[in-house]
Amino acid sequence: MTDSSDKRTTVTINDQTVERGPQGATHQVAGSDTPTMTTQQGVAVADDQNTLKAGARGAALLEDFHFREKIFHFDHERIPERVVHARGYGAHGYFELTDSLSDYTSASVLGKTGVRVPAFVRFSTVAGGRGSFDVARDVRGFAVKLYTEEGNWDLVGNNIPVFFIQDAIKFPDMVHAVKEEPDSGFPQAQSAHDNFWDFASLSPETVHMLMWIMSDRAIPRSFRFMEGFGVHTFRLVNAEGKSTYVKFHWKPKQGLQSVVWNEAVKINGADPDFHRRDLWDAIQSGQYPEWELGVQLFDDDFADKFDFDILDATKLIPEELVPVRRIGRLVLDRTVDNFFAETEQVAFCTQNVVPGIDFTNDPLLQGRNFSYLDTQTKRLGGPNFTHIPINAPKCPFQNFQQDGHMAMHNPRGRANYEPNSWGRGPRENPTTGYKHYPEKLSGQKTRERGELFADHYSQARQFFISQTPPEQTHIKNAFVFELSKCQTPAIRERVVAHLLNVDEKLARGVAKGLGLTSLPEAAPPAREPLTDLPPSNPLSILKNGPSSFKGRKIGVLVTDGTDTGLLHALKDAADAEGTILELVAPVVGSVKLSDGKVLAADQKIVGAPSVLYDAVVLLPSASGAKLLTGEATARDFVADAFAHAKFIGYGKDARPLLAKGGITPDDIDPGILPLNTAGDFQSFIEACRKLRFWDRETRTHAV
Ligand code: HDE
Repeated sequence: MTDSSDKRTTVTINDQTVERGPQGATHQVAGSDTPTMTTQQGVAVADDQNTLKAGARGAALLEDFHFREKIFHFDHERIPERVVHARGYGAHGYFELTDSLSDYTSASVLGKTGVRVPAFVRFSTVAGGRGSFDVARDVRGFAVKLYTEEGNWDLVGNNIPVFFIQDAIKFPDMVHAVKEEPDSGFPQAQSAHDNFWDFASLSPETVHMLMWIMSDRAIPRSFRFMEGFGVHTFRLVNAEGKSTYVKFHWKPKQGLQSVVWNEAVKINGADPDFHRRDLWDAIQSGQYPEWELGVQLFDDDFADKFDFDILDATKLIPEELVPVRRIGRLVLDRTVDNFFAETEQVAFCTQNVVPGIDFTNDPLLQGRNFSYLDTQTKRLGGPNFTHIPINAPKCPFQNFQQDGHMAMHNPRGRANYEPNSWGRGPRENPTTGYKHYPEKLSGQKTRERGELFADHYSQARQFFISQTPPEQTHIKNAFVFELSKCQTPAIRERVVAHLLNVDEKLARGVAKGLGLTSLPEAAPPAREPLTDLPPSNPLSILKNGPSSFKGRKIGVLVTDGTDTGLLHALKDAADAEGTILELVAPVVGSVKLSDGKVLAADQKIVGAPSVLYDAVVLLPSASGAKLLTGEATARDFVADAFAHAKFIGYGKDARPLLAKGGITPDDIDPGILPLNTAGDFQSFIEACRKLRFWDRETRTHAV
């Protein structure tokens, strides 16, 4: 802040008065509290404001090692972004086992209950670049690194339990198709373009995943409110060498929640960092997000009888067939100290497993085991990325790997090989060492897939019929939106031809939305689909919502003259529920309430559209409401909350604002609640537990 009493020579930074230089730059010199700046070589810096020159106006001198080092380092700050999952956000925490699986696995992390194992989790979108927006329609990465006492275990999962493709060899094609088109370099972070839908419609194995990414799963409200899945079938191996198949799940304690598409579009403009800010704020405020680790365990008998191949990552195992056993909890309780050092440099590798956890022959998983090590070497510049603190194990580790770029842990002494005669250095340990499950393998070399991989429609249909009516509408609308962005009519028709094998009503709805004059022929299935898979409740988001409004955020529109009593009543009700309030006002600095007290608002109305909130409350004074009826962003605040089926609470003076937001007395529905007494606030928060008043949606979307 500038010290206005002495504009000439001083300025205040962090409560310290520092000098201004002749050109106005500040010179904060080292003192008892401020360390002396040095070069990378440790040499103290005398002047960090001016390059070394021949005279005040003279040419810069090459011998200015401080300047050259500073600029050189800056020039090298960027590393290649991840080829997929470039935009991500991480946090630290711990995993604690609550139910031992020691009968199934020798892994201590799944055997010893009550031990807190350090964890780092990185959430991400897939298609967008590092600087893209958070609420893209996309799969979310859910990558977990557990620093166990037996080595690092990386469970590199997604928030959707199935994948686009069945064989790793198709991954580059799939990723090329979804990312920006190579000639134009756009669109950014969207699947709504011809290349993606061309590839998808020519690859029927994508159809099950298409249903998921067109559902609200692809536009989560927060990382905190989504599930995670290991996707592949893995193997657990116990101390006797017995193997059991396993699928991993992360179930959020906060319940599931997503946003609606029109809201996502607007959030991305209003706050491109919506998801990362939410995670940061939640952890910083002590509302630590938590997930339960669930496992589906099954044996060869089940695998042989199951309708699908357990090695096919485009299929899931319904929870009704193999229930999810909840065995532990993952808590994120610490934000990163430095985004680059931790979130950017963290290197997940699917091949990082510990004794007792093993792979299956899922061809996608097998391919990933090559890809991740390779990509990290490129991205982080060499084989020693494991030496970076975020990647290094927290248990003792030693071997004879040495040298290479940036080596931090070279072996000490003479011995750098084994066996050696010097009696020094580590040796293998047949008792505790990792043993691969001795699965018998035989077969001719061939480029084929298992027979059951070919049913691409049955589970897609099961997913669709498991959704509630609003969710089904969202899926249909998403297909229509995305395909409307495709310029090639044949691609649109090809997608509808697949949807005819999923659900006829869905296919007809999409065809109508696209203005197709006639329905195409259904795509010929590669294998006759099973038609009778029953609905499965865990597949729906709305059937798995929260039981409270805890951790959700209400935007409260206030103005000068807002009733203090009502605001306190709202705060009491929100605090009791664990709901966060954010005050949105015409001016951010100060709002004078009805009792004359002055409050600082959290947001100015132009910077805080209602899409940033889970519900809204309108508490302007009569004069404040009058002011806001002339403000377009205040009218949008109301109109959007209404269109997005949000719960809206309003004080008695807010009626003119409701009217300006397009809400007539006839539009008042049970999701729009008057707030006049303390009891009203309690009922309002209880109503909000349902998250949205979905019945309204059918009245607000005519097209
Ligand atoms: Fe990845 N994937 N993937 N993937 N993936 C990467 O590794 C790859 C797949 C997933 O936050 C890359 O470090 C192949 C499935 C996550 O740092 C790369 C195949 C699932 C992350 C790579 C798949 C995932 C990645 C790019 C098909 C869910 C982000 C940068 C065989 C189970 C991790 C990197 C983080 C990242 C390859 C398919 C999840 C290139 C070849 C299926 C969460 O190695």
